[in-house]
Amino acid sequence: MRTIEVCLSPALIGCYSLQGKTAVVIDVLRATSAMAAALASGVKAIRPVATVDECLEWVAQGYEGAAEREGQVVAGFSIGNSPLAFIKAGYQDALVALTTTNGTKAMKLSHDAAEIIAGAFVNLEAVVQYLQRGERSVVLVCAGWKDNFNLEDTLFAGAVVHALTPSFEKADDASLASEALYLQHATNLMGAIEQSSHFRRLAKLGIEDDIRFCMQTNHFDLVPVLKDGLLIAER
Ligand code: 3SL
Repeated sequence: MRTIEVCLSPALIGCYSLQGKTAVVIDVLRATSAMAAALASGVKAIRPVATVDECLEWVAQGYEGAAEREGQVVAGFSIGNSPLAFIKAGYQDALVALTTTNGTKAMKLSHDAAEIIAGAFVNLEAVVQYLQRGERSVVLVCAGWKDNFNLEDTLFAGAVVHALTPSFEKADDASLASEALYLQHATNLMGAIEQSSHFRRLAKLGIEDDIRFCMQTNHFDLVPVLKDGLLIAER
């Protein structure tokens, strides 16, 4: 039977064997929500990069640049990791280079996986169906906040674990715990998120609209899949 595991923080990634598996990178607030929103809004492909300098190198080659640090758009860029901003920007057929505090870092750290996809509540069902259709075991990689555990990514991981049960074997305690946490809050996810540190951090920046958007379930019917360094939409 295929297995499912949950890596609760990028700092724990060394505890997991990713070879031959699908890694689902999760940064609900907001990188992976933004990736789904950008691809759904016409962006052709997204190149996730670790540093602002790397992002600028791609901009010099004709990419649109998107950079976020500490929840804010990096000076000199017109867009960061806001899904609503990507929808508004309408970068039709554009290539976008994206760097974020936690999400793109978690994606880089997942490089040993056979394939890497991006998941968030906005594309939950598409992710579940993609994993069900596949043949690989799965590691859900929560981006967290600066290597710390966070609530929203763990809740999403729990939602995926729950949806894939019983066809996948829960192979670690983190998959059991995240499913239990999700089931405790499934009827009021927004209520749970409002208590989280990340919500409070982002609310201070006045971006509650983004947060509410990110907590909508199944807004997009696509999965960002990393191929040759580029995230493209698979439906
Ligand atoms: O996208 C990300 O890496 C986030 O964790 C940063 S934000 O605080 O949601 O902008």
